Amino acid sequence: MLTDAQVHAYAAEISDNGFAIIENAASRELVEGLKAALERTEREHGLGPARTSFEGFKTVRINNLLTYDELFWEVPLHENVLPVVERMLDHECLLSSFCSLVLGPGQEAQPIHEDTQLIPLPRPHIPITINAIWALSDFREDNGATRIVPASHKYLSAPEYGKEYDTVAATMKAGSVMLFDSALWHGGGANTSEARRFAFSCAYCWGWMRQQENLQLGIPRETARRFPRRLQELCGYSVYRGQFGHIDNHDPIELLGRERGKRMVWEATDAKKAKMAEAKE
Ligand SMILES: O=C(O)CCC(=O)C(=O)O
Repeated sequence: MLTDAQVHAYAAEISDNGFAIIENAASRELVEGLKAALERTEREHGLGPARTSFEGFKTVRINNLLTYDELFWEVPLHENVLPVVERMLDHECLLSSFCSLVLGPGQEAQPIHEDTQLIPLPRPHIPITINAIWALSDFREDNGATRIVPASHKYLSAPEYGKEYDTVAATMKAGSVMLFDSALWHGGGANTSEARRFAFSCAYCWGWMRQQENLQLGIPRETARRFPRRLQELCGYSVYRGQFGHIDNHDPIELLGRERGKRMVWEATDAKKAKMAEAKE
């Protein structure tokens, strides 16, 4: 588990450089288990490569990943990653999207992009999404390690789609996780090796934003009911600042059979006032 000083240091690195690599974030057993679960999922569900050039014709991406295997539930909650995200955003952040990124041999480099460039906010802006790229294989130059442009989250514009840029490869050992401000210019590298490059992208956003994947509709309610409470909250069964996301003044977590959700801000304000009045009497 990360110390408070480590959380602070990683968050500062992300603010300064746009990214930070947490080495050995995940144990070898977890990495092996996750890889095996991915291969099993691909096999059992007959999942193949993506159908667009951006996603990669030789890349298998499994979206809505939490529905496939309970082991995947550990990823968004991981104690060596989530605290840094919560420091960059806050404790009411959401899981925005979670998918596998398995680059097959022969996969070409992905166009350099940034993940929030379709959001009409002037750049640079506060971090609105933090992405965690989990390396489940060693990330090397030759097998498609993610390419990044350090500090580009501070640039005034997003990259031009399809243009070549000077980048560096985010090489790291399997079990490491690269966290980055999604405004950082980046893209998957080319896989010129003989082996597949296994990875996850696990992205988080503010609780006041729309998530990239619609997890409340995409994950069957019976599956979400079995999640740990924190994962339910991350998937959107939560309310931001007691205001955004309520259902008729109730916290959506109650839909999953949890007894007491958060109070709405208006109710909480009255309760606070009443308490103060009581104390004065
Ligand atoms: O595969 C990678 O290393 C990065 C993928 C990526 O940035 C994306 O699909 O948005």
